[in-house]
Amino acid sequence: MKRIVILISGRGSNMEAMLKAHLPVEFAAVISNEPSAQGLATAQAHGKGIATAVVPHRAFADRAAFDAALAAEIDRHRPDFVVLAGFMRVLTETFVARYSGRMVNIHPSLLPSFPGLHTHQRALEAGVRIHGCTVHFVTPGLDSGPVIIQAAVPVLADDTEDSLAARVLEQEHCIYPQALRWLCDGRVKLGADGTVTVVDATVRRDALISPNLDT
Ligand code: NHR
Ligand code: GAR
Repeated sequence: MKRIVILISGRGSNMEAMLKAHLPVEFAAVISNEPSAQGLATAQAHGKGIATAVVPHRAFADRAAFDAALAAEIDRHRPDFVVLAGFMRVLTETFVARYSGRMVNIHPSLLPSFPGLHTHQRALEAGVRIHGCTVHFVTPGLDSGPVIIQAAVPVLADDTEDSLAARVLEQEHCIYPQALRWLCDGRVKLGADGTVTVVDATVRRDALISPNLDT
């Protein structure tokens, strides 16, 4: 079974969705840069011997030192894949290169729109009618790696940042376990052109339209 290390910084609901998805994988460890991350307790409560660890970024002089310590902790668990699930520290090129093709992230926007932080607020300000989330391979460029799967949701007239975030999060919990399953099954192929193919994935050819057409 493929070994997975999950990196978190906070709540850990995406982590929890993966732990509960009955995937044929071994969750070797959950590692947080924040000592107070709620997700650490959730992982411990899940049982199944998942190790938890904290690598507190504030204890390190710079990003390179933090990333070296983080890599050392990750490597103790010998993962096949490293999964960022609400992980909030930008990672150095050296760190990313170490896990090239083996590290994925979920980002709360339809990339390449709204990379970086505060995506829901920025989507509301931009007035987009469709928003969503993206699972992608992690590359040195922030939120710009090859896309594996996306889900779209409508932006509603009375949305707040919180209501929109909640609608997107529900989709995150669907697509991230699916992406991890495909990865571990070897069905995610990264082409020379930098785009991803999912072998034997079904596709919907109908559109998601928001606001809807008049009927
Ligand atoms: N690192 C690299 N090199 N490439 C990516 O694609 C990465 C990454 C690290 C994290 C997740 C990402 C997201 O999905 C991610 C993708 C943190 C920040 C950020 O600015 C931006 C994007 C993401 C994660 N972090 C601040 C920093 O100084 C700290 C912000 C905070 O603590 O609240 O590192 O959105
Ligand atoms: C999720 O919406 C995730 O996409 C986002 O933070 C939330 C974490 O929730 N990630 C980022 O913004 C990364 N910068 P969770 O801890 O409950 O999974």
